Amino acid sequence: MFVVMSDSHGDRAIVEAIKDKYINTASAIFHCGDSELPAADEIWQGITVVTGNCDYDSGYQEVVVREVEGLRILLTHGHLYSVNYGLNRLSLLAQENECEIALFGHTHIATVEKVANEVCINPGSIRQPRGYPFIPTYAIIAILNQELTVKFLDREHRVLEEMTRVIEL
Ligand SMILES: [Mn+2]
Repeated sequence: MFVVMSDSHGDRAIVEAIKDKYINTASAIFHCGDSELPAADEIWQGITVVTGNCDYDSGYQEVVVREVEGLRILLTHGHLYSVNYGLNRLSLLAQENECEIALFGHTHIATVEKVANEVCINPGSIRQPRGYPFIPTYAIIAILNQELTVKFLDREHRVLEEMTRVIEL
């Protein structure tokens, strides 16, 4: 199981709360950018993070590839790949990097979508939701055999059951 959050936009406390909750049990914790925190902030110890269009610290990378539980996962904010206009470029980037999963943010809309052979996942914004049901969310992703279960949770760590998605890799 691994954890994904994004677009916390200056809300350091929620990043810390999610980190503290999962740091000892998750195989990885990802932040898809727009944290608006310094890259040198100690909060990033134990979190894999990338830059967003609202991050001005040059200490962040634009794209990170990480292997978790035997899967190759690509992490990027998405603004450099036009995710507001579809996920084809993101999917292609994941494919070029031999990743099965692409994690992104930027749209602030919780999303699970398979494009070509890549599963693209946006955890939503933990601060400023833009998509239905307009609740700030993050995601936890469990892998069993070749099946991903993506659950979305609110700021109080309650699962929003109707948003759960199960998808084949
Ligand atoms: Mn944002």
